[in-house]
Amino acid sequence: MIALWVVLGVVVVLLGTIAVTRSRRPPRGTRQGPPIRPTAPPRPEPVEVLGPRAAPPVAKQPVVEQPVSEQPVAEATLRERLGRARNLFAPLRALGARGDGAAAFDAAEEALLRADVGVETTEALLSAVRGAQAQREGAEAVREALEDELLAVFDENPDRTLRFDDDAAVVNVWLFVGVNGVGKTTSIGKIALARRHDGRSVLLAAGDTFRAAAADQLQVWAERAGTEIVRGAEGGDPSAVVFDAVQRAKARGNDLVLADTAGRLHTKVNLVEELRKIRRVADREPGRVTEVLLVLDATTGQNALIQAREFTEAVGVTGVVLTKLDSTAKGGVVISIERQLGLPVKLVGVGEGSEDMIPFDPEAFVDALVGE
Ligand SMILES: Nc1nc2c(ncn2[C@@H]2O[C@H](COP(=O)(O)OP(=O)(O)OP(=O)(O)O)[C@@H](O)[C@H]2O)c(=O)[nH]1
Ligand SMILES: [Mg+2]
Repeated sequence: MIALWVVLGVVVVLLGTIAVTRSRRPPRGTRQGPPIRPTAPPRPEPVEVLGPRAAPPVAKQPVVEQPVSEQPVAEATLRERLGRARNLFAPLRALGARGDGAAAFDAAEEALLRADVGVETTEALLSAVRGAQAQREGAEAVREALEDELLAVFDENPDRTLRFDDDAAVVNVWLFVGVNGVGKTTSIGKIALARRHDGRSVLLAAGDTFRAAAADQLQVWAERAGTEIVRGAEGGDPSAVVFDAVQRAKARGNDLVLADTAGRLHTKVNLVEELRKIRRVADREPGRVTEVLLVLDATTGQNALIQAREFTEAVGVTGVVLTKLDSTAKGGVVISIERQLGLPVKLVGVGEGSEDMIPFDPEAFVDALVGE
């Protein structure tokens, strides 16, 4: 009997100990976790920093089922896409209707220079604004006069249409030239999609034989756009690829060949000679080069102007495709390209999506940049 009581007592003591130990344990889930550090509040993005940075979040556009020419990015969206450059003009806008004219000139000058419009074009623009004596009427008048002067620059190159020969016997060739990494291949892909939506029958020519990956990249776009592609061997003659592409286009009834080219060669002389040869060969019947589109990367700012000069001298450029306007505050370079080189910017890239290539609309651009 005594032994039974002893056993019962031991059991009761054991159960009690277990209950106490359990109650002292921290709640599940926090026992072995790392110490919790206070999270820092999110810092607001600085908006006026120049130089290459990650792209700002942009509202995703719905997939375009219409020709690009009929579906321009809405004005509000263009303002978003050009947000970095637009922010540079915020101090000018902030001066408002009652702002001081002289302060507006300073704000305009700083914004234009930081947008990489370039010293020469900035001075010319501001002296034209001064000529209108807008500063006497205050900051708002300066901003409006600047808008007018910017539009006047773009009015000098009124023809921004992409040239196309409708003669059924002709295979149109659009050559894409530019230094490496500016966005040639991506632009061809976007344009192929848009032209297909436009009802054109497109064929892609992988004229960048400098590296195999270039043709692979174009092939992905060809599949996306549902177009044929002609490619050659790595290191092969790019003009032979373009020649074959024109022949194939003729045989298949395609009316437009979009030809990619290499952005880099061992020497600049080689590159220039190669481009000239491609152009000559592409122009042989039934081919006809109706556009030589120079692709420029807006993030390079004034360097784009130097490239434009060199390519224009080398191969003759009929228009500019300015890419990556969404990724930079330096989009102002478009103004000096137009003013100093007289080259029309025909298309602009405002994102990496297949629909993010739009016709350049000066009014929408100036409004997105400087508009109230
Ligand atoms: N944000 C942004 N990125 C772009 C735009 N256009 C092109 N890119 C990106 O720029 C990079 C280079 O584009 P590519 O088309 O490969 O350039 P490329 O001129 O063909 O380059 P190479 O073949 O090396 O000479 C890619 O990551 C593209 O996605 C644009 O309008 N906006
Ligand atoms: Mg490429």
